Amino acid sequence: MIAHAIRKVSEADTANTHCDLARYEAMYAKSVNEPEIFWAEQAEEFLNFSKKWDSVMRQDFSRGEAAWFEGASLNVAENCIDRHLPTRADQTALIWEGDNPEDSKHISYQMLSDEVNKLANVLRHRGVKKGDRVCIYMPMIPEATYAMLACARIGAIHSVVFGGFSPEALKDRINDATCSALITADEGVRGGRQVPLKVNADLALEACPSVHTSIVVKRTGADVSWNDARDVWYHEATSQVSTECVAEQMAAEDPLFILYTSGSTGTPKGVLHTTAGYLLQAAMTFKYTFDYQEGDVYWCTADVGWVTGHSYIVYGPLANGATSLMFEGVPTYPDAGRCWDICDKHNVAIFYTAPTAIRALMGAGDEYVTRSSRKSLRLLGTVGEPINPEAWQWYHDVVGETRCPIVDTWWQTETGAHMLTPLPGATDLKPGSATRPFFGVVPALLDGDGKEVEGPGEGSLVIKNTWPSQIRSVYGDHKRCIDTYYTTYPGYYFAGDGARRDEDGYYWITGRVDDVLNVSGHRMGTAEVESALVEHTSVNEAAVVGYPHDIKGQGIYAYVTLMAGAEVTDELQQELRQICTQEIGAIAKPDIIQIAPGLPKTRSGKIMRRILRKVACNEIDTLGDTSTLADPSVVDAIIEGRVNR
Ligand code: 6R9
Repeated sequence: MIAHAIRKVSEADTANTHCDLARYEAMYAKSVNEPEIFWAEQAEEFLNFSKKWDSVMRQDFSRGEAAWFEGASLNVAENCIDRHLPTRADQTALIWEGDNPEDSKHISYQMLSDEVNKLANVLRHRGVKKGDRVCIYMPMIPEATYAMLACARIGAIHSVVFGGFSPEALKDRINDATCSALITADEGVRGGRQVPLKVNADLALEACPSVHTSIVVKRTGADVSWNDARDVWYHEATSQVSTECVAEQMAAEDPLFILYTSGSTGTPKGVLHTTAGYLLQAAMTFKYTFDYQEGDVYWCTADVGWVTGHSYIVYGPLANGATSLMFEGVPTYPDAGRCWDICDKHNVAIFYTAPTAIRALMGAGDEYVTRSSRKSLRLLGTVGEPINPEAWQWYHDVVGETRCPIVDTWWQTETGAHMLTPLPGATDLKPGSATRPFFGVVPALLDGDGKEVEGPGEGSLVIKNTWPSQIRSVYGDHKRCIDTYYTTYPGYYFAGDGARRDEDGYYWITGRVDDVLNVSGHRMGTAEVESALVEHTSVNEAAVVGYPHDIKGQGIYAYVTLMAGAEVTDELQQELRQICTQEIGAIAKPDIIQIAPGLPKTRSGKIMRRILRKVACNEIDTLGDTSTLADPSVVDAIIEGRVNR
């Protein structure tokens, strides 16, 4: 591996930044030594409350509990919109860039207010009230943001489901949360292709008895089937209601949203976030991590279906009164220069994306980058998976022309907002390291015995103290929340990641320590893909592991055993990929499927994934001990039949 140099904070970096190293260290010290005072001050600075809190924070990890600003009341939509209107009514809140490079529009804070209030009124008229769950299954269009904020305004809990998920996956999520309404579109548009959202939604809703209303945005005008009792055109309904809508005052700990994410076992979990703490940390990290300055155009390329879209397209930027760019398309359409063309077109100052996108664009060649000016760019960011130093260096040197610091932000759906991240102007950067903790975050590394590692070392990454945007529960199953995050290491929040800490106290995420895959920055449980595969009538058993993939970070390698008499054909391979797309979505399609005569199992019947992982990674010389296997000869057959890459 090439040794990559540290990028020191330069004078140019610190010219106007919110933090230099001394300020970061002073604020961090206060945040952990006097957290109640620190966070009360931050809440005063970042949020408007209609009623002040009685207590700042409370935590009991043994019960999986955290609570912030109890006794206070506020409304998230008022914080993201109304309070900016006196000074920012005409300022752009959202820039929407369509899939087609000729489509874009600017939405001012006043327009955002009008649209959100209208949709909130429509929801209320259809009987949706505080505490009800509303599913949002949308393409990347401004109405997705309106929908989230309209829910927040009336106190409904939104559950955004990524538009790439299948009808089956959508159905499960709607039913888990017993949503009463769905907001969707006729079709989405990505990379010049149509995505049949209404068709998918109709299929899902056949088995979702709780949904009484489906509000449909007309995006492409495609012919769609219609259920008069249930379906409502967005443009028709919103044209008949007022642009005024009284906001529901919510308790600080009232739920704001549910977002499903994959774990090592079982079905996806509905991660529950609440109102005040979530918004505070989303807002505060947005300002400090991205060093947001008045007038900056900021662009996060995530989809609103993931937590990054929630915190860093919608809530963080809008709580700060910023201008947030929302892109409907993909980075490679019409060609691999699209992102940089967009940066020039809209004068983007801050650009936030995933390592998988960086690697894909790096592979396309520098000329797609250098044909643009990118002079507006001041800061670059990454999220979603560890970034390999080569990709970091390319991002830094070619995209940012060495001028822009890179913030490598480690966090999770469950953490709600940034947890480990550099701050521009304060933190020297090491390519591949998410560096140091954000204010108030106290990470630790635990060894195999659950003891804290002191100084440099490696272990399981845990968090010791509550932070404002901490997961509050798994929707409908608090026990599962305790079991997943607070039981492995009692007294700590367990992230599921491994990490190393170096001599400077910098953290290096080494990847998941559980059976969770990270494919192109998308989290997926191996168990989910396995249960899709075994749906096929020819499949007896399936075991899925990850392997290193140049672009995606991890690829999906599936081992499958067949029912007696089933034939190994090309069609079968295709059908198996198809069933994953059908049950979960295209992101779950295995890259490699190996039909094996048997799976390596212990005598107690447990599949030894370690061996399957080694074979998938071409590391057959270091398989380790196979003596506990019920039938060691299975391993030879698997090695023999492995699919070379
Ligand atoms: C925000 C988001 C969370 C998992 C997390 C970790 C990986 C995220 C990372 C990173 C290394 C980073 N991850 N950011 N690994 N460096 N900067 O991605 O949420 O979809 O819940 O995924 O992603 O493994 O545990 P989510």
